Amino acid sequence: MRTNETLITRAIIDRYFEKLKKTIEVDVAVVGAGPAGLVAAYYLAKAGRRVSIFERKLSIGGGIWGGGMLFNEIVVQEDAKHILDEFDLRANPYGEGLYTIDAVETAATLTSRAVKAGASVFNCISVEDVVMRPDRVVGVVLNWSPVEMAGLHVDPLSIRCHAVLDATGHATEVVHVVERKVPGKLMTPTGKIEGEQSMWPEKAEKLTLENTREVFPGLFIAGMAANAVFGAPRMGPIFGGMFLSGEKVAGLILKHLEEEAEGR
Ligand code: 48F
Repeated sequence: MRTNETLITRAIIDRYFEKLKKTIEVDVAVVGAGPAGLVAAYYLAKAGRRVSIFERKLSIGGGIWGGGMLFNEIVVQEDAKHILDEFDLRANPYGEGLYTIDAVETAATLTSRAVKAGASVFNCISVEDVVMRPDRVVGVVLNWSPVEMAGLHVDPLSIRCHAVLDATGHATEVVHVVERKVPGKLMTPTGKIEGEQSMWPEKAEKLTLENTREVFPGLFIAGMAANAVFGAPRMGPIFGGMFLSGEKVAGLILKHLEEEAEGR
């Protein structure tokens, strides 16, 4: 057995670049590996689509890990129970149609299942812009998060895809870029980002699902980003809406990919 340092280095570089080369052209680029992005990536990969997830942080899971205020349990309502079952997540009934789940188990399981379904995860990479041709989003522009954090003047690299999912949570970063560069053209009432409203879980959970949709040609939104774009409230550590939004957007994107392939 050879375990010398150059062999280890070669193994890591070879395997990473295999993954990276496969991501130069994919079906879907998911931006943000929170609950909505991970669930969407899982269903898309399960349906046989080439999916890459880009996550700014080193850790995958977004806002799941900390539960509510660092109490690492999350709450999910009955409507989303079928998704917990799909992921084999252990849900503890709490009454009134609510379940609690260990937040750490949730983050780890969603990540593991998305990767095993075939999604490639690129952590510590930030999406800083989109590729536009001429009036639709056809890719994303990437840079290392440490480059962004250090404020280094380093040009990014780009990849092409047939759909981009903004699952960046409250920040709704990809939609912000499009709004800035193509003002007034979002598929919202004002053509702009409507802006997130204050906490109202019952309303927010329903609206998350309604707001999950295509917001600009080739650009979809899910999770908290969907509510931020359409001016709906936040909901705190209840996650059923995030899971359902991920599931819904995967369906919308699959339809979009089929229609595009048929030239419609
Ligand atoms: O915030 P996040 O968990 O979004 P989500 O899937 O879920 C929201 C809940 O966590 C919670 C809530 C609950 O019910 O309100 O807040 O909508 O995950 C978003 C991820 O996107 C990453 C960010 O680091 C986080 O992990 N992210 C944000 N901007 C970028 C990004 C970017 N430009 N490039 C790459 N990753």
